[in-house]
Amino acid sequence: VENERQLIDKILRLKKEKRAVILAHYYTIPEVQQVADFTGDSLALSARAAETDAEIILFAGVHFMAETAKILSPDKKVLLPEPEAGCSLADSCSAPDFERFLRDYNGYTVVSYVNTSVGVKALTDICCTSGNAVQVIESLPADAKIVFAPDRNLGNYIKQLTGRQNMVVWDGACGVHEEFSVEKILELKKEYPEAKVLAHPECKRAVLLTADYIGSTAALLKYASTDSADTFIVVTEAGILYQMQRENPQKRFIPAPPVDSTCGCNNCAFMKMVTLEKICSALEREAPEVVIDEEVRRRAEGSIRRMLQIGR
Ligand code: CIZ
Ligand code: SF4
Repeated sequence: VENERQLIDKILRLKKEKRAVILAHYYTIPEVQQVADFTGDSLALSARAAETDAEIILFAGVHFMAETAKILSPDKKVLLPEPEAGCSLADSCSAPDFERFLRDYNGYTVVSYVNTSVGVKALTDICCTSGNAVQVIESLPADAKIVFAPDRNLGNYIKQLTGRQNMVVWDGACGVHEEFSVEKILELKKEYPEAKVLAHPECKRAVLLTADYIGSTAALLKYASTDSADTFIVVTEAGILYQMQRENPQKRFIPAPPVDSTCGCNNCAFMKMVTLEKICSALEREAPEVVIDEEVRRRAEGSIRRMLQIGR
């Protein structure tokens, strides 16, 4: 603990010296969220990255998130403390595969969830997150032909909500959100009959059917803080429980278990790779830095800017 205190002090000192801002995703470990200037979900973090006047952005999260910050702020140094922190969802849609796929969909508007590489964003007309996907789809003409990538669960859920017929959904998924067990959620509901079930739309349809409320990371957090229930079964990445508990110390939050309860896969292993040590070292060395080819960056930028204009 002594060491941790020293590490935190060092991070805070370096941050000030170097005019750096630390942005952390809600799925990172609590210690990391504690040293952040701003914590949020992917939508809030990308908006914040677009606005900051810091010279260095240290992004405590996974690769595509830091990349998004760099796309929006090309003149800033964007540090990614753990460059190996990827995303199973982003990896389920490579840019070359996506480009080949799109050849069959000429004239389609391409909507991509932000959980994608810069290469996929460069092929995208407009990005979305789970927090604004409905608004983004509804901003398109009613008869628009749409390709939605990469998350099949979110895509099919949004397709159903908006009633869009002409929507083709890429077959990708997140290894964390796909693993929840309907049976185990139903068991928990029996054990806690008063509890409300909160689920993220990246979960499978059968899981979503058990939910009292479905929403983005930020929407789930808000619901947990404003709803009158005092117990919640949380069906999303378990890191969010830290914020839920922090905002609602008197309420009880139960993480939904994955199918295999020994795998710990309701935690995103990539997000948990970001540690205080790595943050400190990245600030010290001003590396590893996110570097993107300027031509690809420029093509990708419009897709995020268009999303940020539509809604938060
Ligand atoms: O990476 C994810 O699964 C999510 C839901 C990120 C976010 O904050 O929207
Ligand atoms: Fe990617 Fe899933 Fe981790 Fe989110 S929780 S960063 S979608 S692997």
